[in-house]
Amino acid sequence: MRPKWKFLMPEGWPRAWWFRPRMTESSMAIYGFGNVTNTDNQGNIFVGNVLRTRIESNVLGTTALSFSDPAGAPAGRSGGDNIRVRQGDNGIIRNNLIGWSNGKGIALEGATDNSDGAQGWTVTLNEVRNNALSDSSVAGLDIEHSGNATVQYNLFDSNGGAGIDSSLGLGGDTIDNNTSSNNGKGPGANVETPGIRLYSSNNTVSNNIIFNNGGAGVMVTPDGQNNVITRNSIYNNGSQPATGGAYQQIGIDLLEPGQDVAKGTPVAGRGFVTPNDPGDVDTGANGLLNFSVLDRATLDTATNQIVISGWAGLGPARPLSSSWPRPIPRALARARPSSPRWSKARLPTWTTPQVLTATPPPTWEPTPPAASSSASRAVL
Ligand SMILES: [Ca+2]
Ligand SMILES: [Ca+2]
Repeated sequence: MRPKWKFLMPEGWPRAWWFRPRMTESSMAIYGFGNVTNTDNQGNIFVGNVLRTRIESNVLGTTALSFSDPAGAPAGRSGGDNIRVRQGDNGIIRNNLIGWSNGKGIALEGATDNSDGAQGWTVTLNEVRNNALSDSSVAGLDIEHSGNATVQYNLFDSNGGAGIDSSLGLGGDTIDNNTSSNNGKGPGANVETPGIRLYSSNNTVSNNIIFNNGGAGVMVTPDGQNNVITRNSIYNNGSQPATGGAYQQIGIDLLEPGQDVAKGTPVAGRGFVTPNDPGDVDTGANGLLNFSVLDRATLDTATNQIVISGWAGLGPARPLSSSWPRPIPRALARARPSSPRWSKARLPTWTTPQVLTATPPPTWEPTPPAASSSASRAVL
């Protein structure tokens, strides 16, 4: 697909496009607009409080001929956000290449008092790459003071801040089947490091591949509740130096009250891990839900499979999760039952060494039921 038009920045123009209701924009290449990041009327496309806008099959932030840093960079880059929506609802952003802006790749912005979000957007089949170049506190996609978005089949890679964010959001987002990689490594002390940050409640993060991000694979901020994180492949995150210079972030970081929502807060002796607590009564992100414990790995020579088993306590459903660079086996992604019991999954036997997990042990573990108890044993 080669866009039909190329827009260059007339000197002093802050934005290229302002949408009217139900307007469709497609097959354009737009770059170079905007002087300020994360600001209305600054950037390549701005959508006001209108319904059902469609932004499809465009190249945003670069020329039509090469999806790469524009000539004359950094001065030739887009100085604002690539796409910025202010309170408009139910639009579609589909099949675009969105990259190399100083600000957000896609900003879905609502009213700061949460009275009117940019609600119900569908963001699908886009590549969102190398945004947030001069402002590491903004994301590839931010659903800010907004919610009910469907984010599916996108690639978010090498954005300076988080790959996907929901800053102070209204929640109800579905983030499914995306790849979020190499994000959260931008310069400056204000960098926001997660591959995906849930800053709201009632979201679902499923079937995503999340790796090589600067901080946590998925971070949930202390006010975020009832978020389902399931069937993802999360590995090799945490390369951004944390406070004190250590490289130690974890796959899923549920923040405790008062912890740093940009990078997480390492605690002496346990890093970013929140230990399981008796009765699971502690409070914070997702109620600081106790994590499942994998405590046994054996080789089944008859089937040439590795058998991993473990258990989880009472409470909401949770998956057994993994941290190796392969699609997670469906057997491992089964939700937990409502009573504590054993679970077991079978994996292929690899011929080369594989890193399975680097999670430190919890400081408290309840005694699991006997493995021989038929009432408590589950084979996934
Ligand atoms: Ca709205
Ligand atoms: Ca807990």
